[in-house]
Amino acid sequence: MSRKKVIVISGANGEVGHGLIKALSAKPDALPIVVLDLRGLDEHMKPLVDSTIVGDILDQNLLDNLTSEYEIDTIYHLAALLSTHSEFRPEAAHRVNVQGTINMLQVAIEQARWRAKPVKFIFPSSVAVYGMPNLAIKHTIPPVHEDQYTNPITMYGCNKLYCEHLGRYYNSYYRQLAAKPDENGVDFRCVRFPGIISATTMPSGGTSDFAPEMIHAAAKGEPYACFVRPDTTIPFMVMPDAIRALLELADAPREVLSRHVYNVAGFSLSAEQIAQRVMHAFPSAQITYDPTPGRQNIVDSWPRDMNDGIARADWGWMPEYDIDRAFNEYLVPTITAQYADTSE
Ligand code: AKB
Repeated sequence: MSRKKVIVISGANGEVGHGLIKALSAKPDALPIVVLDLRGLDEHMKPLVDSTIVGDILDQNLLDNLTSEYEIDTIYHLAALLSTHSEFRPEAAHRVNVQGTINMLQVAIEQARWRAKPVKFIFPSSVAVYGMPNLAIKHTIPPVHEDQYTNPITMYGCNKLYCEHLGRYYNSYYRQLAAKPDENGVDFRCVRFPGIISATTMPSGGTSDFAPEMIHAAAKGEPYACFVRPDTTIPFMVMPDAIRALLELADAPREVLSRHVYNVAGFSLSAEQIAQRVMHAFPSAQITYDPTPGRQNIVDSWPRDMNDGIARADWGWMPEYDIDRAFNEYLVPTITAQYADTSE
């Protein structure tokens, strides 16, 4: 009996999940998509997927059923608690972000054995894996490389950094002492993202959320009190570039990849520069600053910018949206149209 060959997306009902489902289902050679999410999948997304499994990646029975029912070609493992949420529930974050990732890696290993072919495992990591020692260093050093300053100060950052290592371990060293190590296993590929800004969805529970919150509030005509200082600067990327990074890394031939974890970057902006762009697009926007010390400290620990030169060299990564294009051609028109639609 042959099982249906599919792509699995965990945490699919988040904002990256929605973008990924749209992009994957539009591909001419698209495999059926099976999504897995605690909250199920929003109704309008359901026509784009083959099947929706409502449940927890910590539920071993559910994962066993997934393994027995499908032949899994690629896993996009997006399920995670973001950085602010994770600080409120660090142990729960560890369970979801780390144990959840191990569970999904094991699904991949098991599948690879059955089909005698590696299973691609695409993992989004984050700028949160970095921990800058202080603001003076943050403001003076050039964009950080993958292996510099990886001393995160958040549970989420620690979880993501450890999962990057777990992926590398499962890819190359799993059962390394077995008499006959597996020939096929996990083909682990990871993109380290900056803060992501989507014009169509709002993040929840992140610490880079001040940027999307500011833009969406202005478009809705609501006042916004920014939870970081005006000078606070981190790298960002718009959602279409983020989705493209995941797909292009997944499609890259294995031989061109010199590592498992790649930085990708879009543009770097301070909260004040974002506010200026927002004021230009929505002149009646009301933006004030009310920094919360804890969240400020977290964002201060993230670098001003990330160096994505290795991704560019290895698999041809190139962001399509610089600051001007991001605001003028994507964020402002799409957000404006979205809220105009909902107010009709
Ligand atoms: C968060 O703020 O937690 C995320 C991230 C930077 O990974 N957006």
